[in-house]
Amino acid sequence: MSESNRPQLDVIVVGAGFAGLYLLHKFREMGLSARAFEAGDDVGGTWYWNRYPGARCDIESIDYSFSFDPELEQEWQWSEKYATQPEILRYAQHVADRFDLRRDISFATRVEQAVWDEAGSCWNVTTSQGETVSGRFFIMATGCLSQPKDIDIEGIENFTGAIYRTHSWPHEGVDFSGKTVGIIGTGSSGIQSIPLIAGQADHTTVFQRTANYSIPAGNGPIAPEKLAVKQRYQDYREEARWTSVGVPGKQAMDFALTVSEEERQQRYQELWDKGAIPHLGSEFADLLLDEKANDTLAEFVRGKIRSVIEDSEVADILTPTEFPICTKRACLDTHYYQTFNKPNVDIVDIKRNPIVSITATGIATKEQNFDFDAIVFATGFDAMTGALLAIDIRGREGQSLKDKWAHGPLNYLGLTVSGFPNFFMITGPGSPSVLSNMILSIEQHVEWIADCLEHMSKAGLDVIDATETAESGWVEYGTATSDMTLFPQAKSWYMGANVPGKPRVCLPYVGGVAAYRRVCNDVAAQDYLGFRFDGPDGSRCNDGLVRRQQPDVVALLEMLADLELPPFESLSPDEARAMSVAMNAGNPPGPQVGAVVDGSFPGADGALDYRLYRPDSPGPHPVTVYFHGGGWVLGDHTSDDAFCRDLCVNADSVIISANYRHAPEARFPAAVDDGFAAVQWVSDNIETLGGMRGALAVCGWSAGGNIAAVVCQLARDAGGPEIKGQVLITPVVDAGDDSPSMTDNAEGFVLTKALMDWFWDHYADPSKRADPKASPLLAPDLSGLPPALVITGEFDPLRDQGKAYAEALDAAGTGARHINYPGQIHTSFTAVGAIPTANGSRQDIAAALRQYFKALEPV
Ligand code: NA7
Repeated sequence: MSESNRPQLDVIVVGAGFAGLYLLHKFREMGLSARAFEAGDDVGGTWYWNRYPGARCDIESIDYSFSFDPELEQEWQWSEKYATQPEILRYAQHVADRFDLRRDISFATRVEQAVWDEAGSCWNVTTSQGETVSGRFFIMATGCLSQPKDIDIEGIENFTGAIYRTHSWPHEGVDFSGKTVGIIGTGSSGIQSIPLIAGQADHTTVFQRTANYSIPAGNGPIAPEKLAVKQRYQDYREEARWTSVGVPGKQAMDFALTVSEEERQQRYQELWDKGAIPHLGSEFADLLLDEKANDTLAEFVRGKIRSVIEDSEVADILTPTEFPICTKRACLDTHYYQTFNKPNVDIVDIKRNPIVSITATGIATKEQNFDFDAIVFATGFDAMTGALLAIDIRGREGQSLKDKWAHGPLNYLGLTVSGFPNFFMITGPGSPSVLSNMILSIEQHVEWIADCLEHMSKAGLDVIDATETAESGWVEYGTATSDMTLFPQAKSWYMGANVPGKPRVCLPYVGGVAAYRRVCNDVAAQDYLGFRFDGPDGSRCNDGLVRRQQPDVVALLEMLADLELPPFESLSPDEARAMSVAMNAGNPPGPQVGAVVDGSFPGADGALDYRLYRPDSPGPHPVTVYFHGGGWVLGDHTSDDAFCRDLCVNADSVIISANYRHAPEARFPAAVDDGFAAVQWVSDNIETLGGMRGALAVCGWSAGGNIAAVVCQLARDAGGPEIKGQVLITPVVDAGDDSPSMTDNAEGFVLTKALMDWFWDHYADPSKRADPKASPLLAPDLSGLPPALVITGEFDPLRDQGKAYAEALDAAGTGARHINYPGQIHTSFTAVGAIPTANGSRQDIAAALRQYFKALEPV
């Protein structure tokens, strides 16, 4: 490239909020030329514009600040637990001054267009001042909540009084004394400003469309223990980076529905007293996954709200019921609900009595006209994508970002967009952004981009672009992550639901900052997986998906890795059993069933225990005999309790989880002989057990799947009992398996090859493993067996043998189906509550059982 063609700048930044400031600082440190364009007259971004009364951050000051410079973090003193907008703005100004950043910022300048120049490998950026500048990299630091939502209420132009919008409040402030004020909107901005405006105005009327959950901030001086954090600030920040929201705190591993009501109430009260929202949704592991669990917290908060409001009709209006708590941003307030006890404050429920239009003198609703001197709009933002799409951004071949995002913001890691080379977004859609401590997320993005630019510079690369494979993989992963949560249930700005016509996708990545940071680090460590680079020496690309398992599976694997447990196969059987029991102890409980009955039955060599699960519906029911997993060594008839409950409810079948003798104490063929004895006994006693004569199926997982498969062969050979169907979940069917799934998934997915070998060694002598009672796939004749459903997971060592068994059964004329679930592992299917992405497989299993029993249903 000749000197004259060289872009004027290395980096062009849009925005001089916290993201823009840190970018400028970072690039200057790296010796790069960078310039930021900022629409405001000064730095601060969000905190420059949102000057409405009561504007505060809802993350504590100690957390909501830069960590990149230890001197900066020590010298700055916050005055309150939650800093006000003026104080946060002063902090942004201090950062700009301290690092002399203003000289690289063009204020009062909007970027209007940015066009990628393929030949020059640079961006040409045009501003509202008519200037065009070129830069190698173009970075959007435009904030997530900076583009206001258009006012979608008719007649605003007719109003003769004053109009204020919370996001662009007059710098000189507003005096509402003696005025009659209408306020529309009860999100954070409304909830923070209403008590102060109502404290000043003669009369205030609040127009509420959807009631929100808000908790008292308990603001005041910073608590000494929180302030003490500054003595170990850098360690504290590092802790924050590996949490889910970017604020240190307890990340509960237990479930709201497993603890007592008393414990739940006590823990919710402690949360309430803390006056902080980051950990509200993570007090229990199921709060954002399970509606019933969520409702326990929602109801607690509803109770608190009702207890504050004197008028029960007003309380009804203000009590949120329309969405699960924390699926819209929860708010923090100071005397919000108490404000509605004042005689000069009214609330109008505009769901019941909708606003028809703004009139010359006020607001007309369906039932009433209101006159106001001033109307305040606190109606929110075109969040996360609005500010990005406000600029005409054109990537390769002139494609506009607007077109590319017509159906939702396609992105890779929330940082980049395929087809838009050398373009980065700070806290863009697809990253944790608004679900996290924003400053922490900003730092992570800036540092990741800086490392990437450094990598490019060292390797002599000019252009970076995400591949379409990586991009669609990340979008799918993000959607799978949000789909397993309750977030999609709310009509929130997270889901794009507040802006008419906006695509309904979950905009932030909901998996948390720690999981996300791991993803970004993994991408970089794998030679920038999913990015294509170009340079003078040609192109290079390590294409692929950074996460291939389902998001909950990834979370489980990461949690297990963090626990650093010894491998089962390094333990004695008793130690392994103890560890397995401990690992199972915290499992979610599974659904309620009609009844659970424990009993015993005659096994092949003495009495054995069973646990019976009866549906809530009127009996008699069909009966499924279930065999637990655990490699013939671990577990018992109670260890797959949640799965048995789930199966009982969904299949509407009595489930009898029958124990069997375990290895190495009782080796092959003890387990299968006991399994057969269980089925014989159940068949003989089926009516006494509440079952329907002849309506008998078997199901088993892993080694239990082996037992179920073998039992079907034994029953066929013995001439009974008749079994209507068999569901084999990741079954062991071939001891000699060396298929690709066994080698590809030999390590890393809970059931390892080494563990499978250990199980076999305890269970059966090598000389006996080819016996069909050990390896049912090797049976010479597979005809005349009950119809089968074989379930496997993509990352299960046993996947291929399960598939082979289904194929062999089918070839022998036994109706058999095989379903392989992408992104799942060996332990996914029975992990009710813990692996929600396997819920569909559990529905399929139940549907298969119902199908087997269908002909037998009473008419
Ligand atoms: P929000 O949270 O989007 O709140 C906007 C509020 O305005 C919300 O109550 C909306 O009701 C209401 N709204 C929006 N449009 C209308 C119309 N047309 N009619 C009546 N009411 C309307 O924005 P905020 O500025 O309060 O907070 C944004 C974020 O900033 C916040 O989450 C924190 O992260 C900081 P709806 O709920 O849509 O029924």
